[in-house]
Amino acid sequence: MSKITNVKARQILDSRGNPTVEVEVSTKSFCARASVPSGVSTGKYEAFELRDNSEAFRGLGVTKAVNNVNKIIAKKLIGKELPGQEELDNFLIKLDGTKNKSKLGANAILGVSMAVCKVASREKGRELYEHIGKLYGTKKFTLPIPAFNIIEGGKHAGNSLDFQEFMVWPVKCKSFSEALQVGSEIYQELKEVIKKKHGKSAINIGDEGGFAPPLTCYEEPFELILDAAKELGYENKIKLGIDAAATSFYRDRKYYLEGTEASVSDLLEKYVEMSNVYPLVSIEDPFHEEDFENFSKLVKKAKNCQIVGDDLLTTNVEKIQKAIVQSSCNCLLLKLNQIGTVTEAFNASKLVMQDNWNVMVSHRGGETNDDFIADLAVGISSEQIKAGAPCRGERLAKYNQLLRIEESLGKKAKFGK
Ligand code: 2PG
Ligand code: MG
Repeated sequence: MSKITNVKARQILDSRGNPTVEVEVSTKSFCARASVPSGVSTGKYEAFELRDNSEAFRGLGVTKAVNNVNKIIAKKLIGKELPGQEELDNFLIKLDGTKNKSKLGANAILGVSMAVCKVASREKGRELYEHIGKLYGTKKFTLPIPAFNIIEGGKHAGNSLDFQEFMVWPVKCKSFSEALQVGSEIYQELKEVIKKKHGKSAINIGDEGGFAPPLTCYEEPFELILDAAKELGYENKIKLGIDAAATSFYRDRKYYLEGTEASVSDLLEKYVEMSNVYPLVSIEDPFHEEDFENFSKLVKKAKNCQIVGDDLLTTNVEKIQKAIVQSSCNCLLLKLNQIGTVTEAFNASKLVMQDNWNVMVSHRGGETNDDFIADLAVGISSEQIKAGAPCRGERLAKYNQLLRIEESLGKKAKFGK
């Protein structure tokens, strides 16, 4: 392996126009660049995102995190042999020394962790997914089923829908490219369906490229998506998923849904009913971020749905262990920046895979054109990914990279489950 010749961070803007960290790591022969995403509806237990809290960018600047890379981390790495991923990540965790990476910032640490992963893959002459596969111990690469967020609500949109994401899952497809085609056709058809029913202003889009029509009740998005699928003859080729992101409508120990207070049992019944009436296969964050108990109840009751833990688990092995003991979920939402290093994300994923859970690799509300998560999903064979709608450059960066990976795997490309 060769030596690290440079580590350089800078502040760039993400898809929502907010500052984020970009890092470049160079060796004599290669240079790799990585940029860090940022959540909109963030879990309380996520690793610490260091922001400046100064006047510039209304407090959201990341120059402190950038300086931590350029002045502290770079000094320790430049001139050293390129370390292995685990060695690097353990070193960064120790250098920070806090439980939630609040000293250097998880955004500073993750940028370095991802950039080193990329430059190491080039040093070894491997595609990034192959390199990740070697590190993770993957035997067979699988292209993930994409869950497209095509109608948005909650904190991601300026409408009154309480649930944050309404996703369409192309099923019965033979390949990732076919699933992307189905997702994209439904997205375009949905635009027409929404325009016809709700007028032109209703086709404005939310943070992740999904439509954000002025709807209030949860049935409407399902009906609109099913109408669009029917129009195309795809009604048997799709399933539905939601991210309720329930913490965002939980206040003072109560849930508020569609303008009224909902008890836990109301909410539980609603999810069960929804999964009976609609072809729903996935429910993410159905209850608030500390409610392991009611997550477990839903796992038992909604037998045809996977229950996904995002804010509940924050890609954190301690939280995941608790959820395994209580059977609170059967799918982990895997987000690199919730935990802050590539190795810790691997560990979180390995832990749930041992227990036969599903893993869904995920983007964030605030994204960049970095397509790392596409290679991550294939490298660990997560079998599922969500990266927003098939619209907007930062979302398509991930889906388009999956097309390239599919092409590079050729006949060896497995798809979905
Ligand atoms: C989520 C994500 C991604 P955010 O809740 O699952 O869709 O959103 O990045 O805002 O947490
Ligand atoms: Mg979520």
